[in-house]
Amino acid sequence: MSAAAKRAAELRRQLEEHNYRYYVLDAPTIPDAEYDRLFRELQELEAQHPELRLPDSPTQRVGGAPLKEFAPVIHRLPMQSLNNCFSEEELQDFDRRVREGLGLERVEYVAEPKLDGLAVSLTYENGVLAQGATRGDGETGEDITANLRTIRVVPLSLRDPGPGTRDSGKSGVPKVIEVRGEVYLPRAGFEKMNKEAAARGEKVFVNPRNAAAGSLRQLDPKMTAQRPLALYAYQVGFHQGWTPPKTHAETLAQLRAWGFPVSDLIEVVEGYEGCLDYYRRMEERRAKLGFDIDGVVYKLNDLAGRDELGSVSRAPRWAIAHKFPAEEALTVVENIEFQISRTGALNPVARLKPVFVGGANVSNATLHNLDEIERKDVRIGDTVIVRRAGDVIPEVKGVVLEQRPPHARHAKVPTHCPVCGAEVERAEGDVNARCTNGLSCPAQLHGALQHFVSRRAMDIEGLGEKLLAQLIERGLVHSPVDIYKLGAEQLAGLDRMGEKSAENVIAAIEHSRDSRFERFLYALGIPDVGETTARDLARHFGTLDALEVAALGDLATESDESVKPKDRYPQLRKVPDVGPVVASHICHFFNEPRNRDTIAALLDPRQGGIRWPAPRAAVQGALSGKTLVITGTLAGMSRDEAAALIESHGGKVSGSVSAKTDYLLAGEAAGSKLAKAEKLGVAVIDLDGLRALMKVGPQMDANKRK
Ligand code: JCF
Repeated sequence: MSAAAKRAAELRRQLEEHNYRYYVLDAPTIPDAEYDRLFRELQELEAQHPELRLPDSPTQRVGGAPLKEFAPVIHRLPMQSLNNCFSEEELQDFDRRVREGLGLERVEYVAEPKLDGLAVSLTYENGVLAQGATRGDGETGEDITANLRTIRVVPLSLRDPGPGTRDSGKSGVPKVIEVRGEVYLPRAGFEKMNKEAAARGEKVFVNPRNAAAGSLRQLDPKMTAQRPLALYAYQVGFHQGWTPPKTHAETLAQLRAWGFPVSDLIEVVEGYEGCLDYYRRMEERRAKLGFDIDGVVYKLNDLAGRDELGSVSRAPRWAIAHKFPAEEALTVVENIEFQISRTGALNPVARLKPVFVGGANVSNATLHNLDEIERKDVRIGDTVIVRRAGDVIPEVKGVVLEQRPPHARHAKVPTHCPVCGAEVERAEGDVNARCTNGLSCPAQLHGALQHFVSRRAMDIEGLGEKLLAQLIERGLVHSPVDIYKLGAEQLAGLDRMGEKSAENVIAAIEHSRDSRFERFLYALGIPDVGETTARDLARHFGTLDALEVAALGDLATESDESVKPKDRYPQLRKVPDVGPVVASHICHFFNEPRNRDTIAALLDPRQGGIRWPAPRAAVQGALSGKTLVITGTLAGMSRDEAAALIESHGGKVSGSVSAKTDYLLAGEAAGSKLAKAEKLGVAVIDLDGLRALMKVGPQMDANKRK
């Protein structure tokens, strides 16, 4: 072998190893720049010596010209589908059939999440990826080798010959091995892809499965390469020169050793009780996984037993898919109406022909805003996909265009507020049309008051939605200030209000006068100012006057052509996580005379009488000057308690991870914040780490993982 060939082989080996560590194990051991350097070296070698450019070279993941069409592939063993079951009884029936078929009392199953993606087949000849295909109809699929090569977790060659390869021809590699798995799109990748498509004005995909299917069906592999697809391997198909182990669990271990990603949620369970327990645990974890699953799969662990049971009509008798209740369903939009939010936005709501989805009957679904209606092109009469997942509000995900009837018509955006009759305006760049009547609109007033009295704002217990509606209707309350002018006898005259409950409400109103600056700020309902931003603003400015002066000062920079966009709102933007959009909302809020009058009245001792303690001097402590972000579920402590603890030691708590974050305090089931912290190299600590920090200060911290 020439020196160049040797070096190329070594580079290929190293690059595939690092690729595997990065994408499959999620644990890279070299910096990206070093990987790039090795990659370029191999590219240059192959340019000088084209004969070294082998199909399993990492430089060949994205290569080749676009195809005209996909060639058919006849599967050497049919790719079976799975029978489904939807209930405990059906699961029990399956288990009984298996046990009776094998004459056993008790059976072991391998349980795994059922990914909502596309089944594919990957054939390796002498350890090198030779062909990749779709399932197709199970007999014949399509040759999508070039597209599958672009998926970074798909091994271009098998890593390790493994122990199960004794009788193979040469060097311990199976002569032929077909590995089957599911290609899917992680949710984060799906959202990123859709965001980019929307920014280019292109159609977005309704769900990750469709997006994955569309990505695999690209004739130009360069397109597929840009999609963040992933794969889990779950089955061996045709093989030659390889002796399978005795159990499916061992097969999966072999797949892992060959370098395939195999889900670490897979477990060996016993009997149908074990299956059911697994099902329930996965159902609970479902929403927190990084990808969509539509159920779980149970497979007989004993491979000899599989042969004994065999198949019926294209599905094995030894496996079954246990499906979760569908989260998406089709139904018809009967009307599109608009509800007025507390900030005056006309929120479009689809009135639907009732449909059972996500375990409930749904007849209304949000369309979010006008931009979304336009982007999804939803019309009255359309058949749409409705989604209801977990506790979230049902939403219209997209239209089934093929089923659009000729009489389908666009929603008519009202020119006047359906509640108060005031004019509706849509500012340039605003995703919503808005009622221009402010708190004079009863709908806006109702929303604003509900927010004002809510637990994390002014916390007025007993002043619920229905009571507020009555107060507004009877003209007793026109603004938050009026709440503080109510008397017990006025309340007692209302529906379902006894004397005692009226007195309780009055006491709660009275009690709420002693508040805190950040709560009051949050209660004002400035668009996009949530609890975290309110707290950061309160801490940064200390007093309402200081905040108002900054807001009115910054407003001048908004329309000043001589100020560069990045230099606008200079004072507000010193506050963590305050960007131009939030800053603009704050400026406009304080610039509105009606809002300034309301604030003055709320603070006037003869009217609202709201007050709060003066800001304390910043606490000095072991965490002074440090910014922490909290994520996940902490053991034995709420996040609020953890934040208070951090602040009592001089630290700052921020809502999102950035380069300025010093530590991420991560509990159980931490998600995107943890990923971001790791990407930015932010130190990640747990509660013990925090306690250690508070004891000794950051200098001596041994838990820092930077
Ligand atoms: O995750 C899946 N969608 C999935 C599909 C998982 C499996 O273990 C499968 C499958 C389809 C067929 N196993 C077979 C045999």
